[in-house]
Amino acid sequence: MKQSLRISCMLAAAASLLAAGAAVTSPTWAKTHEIAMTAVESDVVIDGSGEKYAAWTFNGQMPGPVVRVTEGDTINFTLTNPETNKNPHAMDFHAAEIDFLKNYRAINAGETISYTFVAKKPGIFFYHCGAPPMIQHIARGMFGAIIVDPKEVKALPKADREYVLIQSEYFKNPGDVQAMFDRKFDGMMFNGGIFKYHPFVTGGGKLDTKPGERVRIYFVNAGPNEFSSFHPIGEIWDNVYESGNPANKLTGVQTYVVGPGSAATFDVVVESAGAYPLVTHSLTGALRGAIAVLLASPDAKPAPLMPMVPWKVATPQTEITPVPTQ
Ligand SMILES: [Cu+2]
Repeated sequence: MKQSLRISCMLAAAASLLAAGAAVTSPTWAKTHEIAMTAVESDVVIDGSGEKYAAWTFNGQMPGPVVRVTEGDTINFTLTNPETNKNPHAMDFHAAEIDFLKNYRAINAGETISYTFVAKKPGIFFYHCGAPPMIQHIARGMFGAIIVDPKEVKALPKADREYVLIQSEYFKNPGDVQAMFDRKFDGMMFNGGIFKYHPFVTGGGKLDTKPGERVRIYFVNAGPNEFSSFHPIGEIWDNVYESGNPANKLTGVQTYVVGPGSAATFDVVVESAGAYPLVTHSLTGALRGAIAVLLASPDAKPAPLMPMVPWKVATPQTEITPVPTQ
C-alpha cells in the first residue's frame, strides 16, 4: 500500500471512530449485545398438576429469558409483536436510563421496535411489558430479569452457585383485570410456578446446593401488586445488596422486603446439609405457592440459573397439597 493511501485509510478510520462517538469513549471491556425477544400469547404450565394458563410472554416462557451483561455493555434490543398476536406489547428494562415515551411505547401486532441502551449500573433489574393495562400484561406473564454484573469482578464475593428467582402473583382468570386492581390473587409464584421448587409437592422441583457453598439468589419481585418479605427458613442472609449493587451492602439480614418492580441480590452460606425453604414471609403468598426449597446435600449437581423453565411436569396429578411452613 502506498504511504498516502495508508494515511488516508487511517484518517478515514479515525473519522469514522469520531463519528461513531461511543467507539472512542467506550471502555475497553465493554461489549455490545444483540438481544431480540418476541411477544408470544400462549399457554404455559403453572403447577405440578399440569394446569395451563393463558399467558402473555416473552419468547413463550414465563418468566422471559434471563439477560446477562456486564456493567458498561451496550444492548441493542429488538421486540417483535407477531401478526398472530391480538394485543399491543412493549418492553421496559429497569437496567436502562432512556426516554420511556420513545422506547417503551407499545407496538401493535405485526410491528417491531428497536432501541439501544448502556447498562451503566450493576445489579439485578426487572424487565416487563408496559402496554396498557400494564397490571394485566405483568400479571399474565410478561416479565423477566436482567443481571448486570459489576465490571470489577471482585466487587462481590465469589458465588459457588447462582439462581434467579422471580416472584409474581397468579390470577386464575387472566381476563379479570378488576381482580388485579383489587389484589385478589389466587396464587403466588416463583419463576412462573406455584410450589415450583417444593419437592414434597408432586411435580415440584428444588434448588440444589452443597453445605458451605455461597448461594447467590438474584431476586426480582414482578408483582404486579404485592410486596415480598424474602426470608430463608433455617438460615440468615449473609449479605443483601439492594438492587444487586455492590455499593448497597447489608450484612446478617433475616428478612428483606422487595417491593413490586424492585429486586435485590441475596447471598446465603448454608452451614449444614438439610432443607432451607426460601419464602416470602408475607405468609398469604408463601402458603399460596411462593416457597422454594434450597436443598443442601454433599452430592448436589450443578444447576442452571433458572431451573425448570419451562416447567417440566414430572408426574401429572390432580391435586396439590402444600406442606405448611413453620
Ligand atoms: Cu404485553
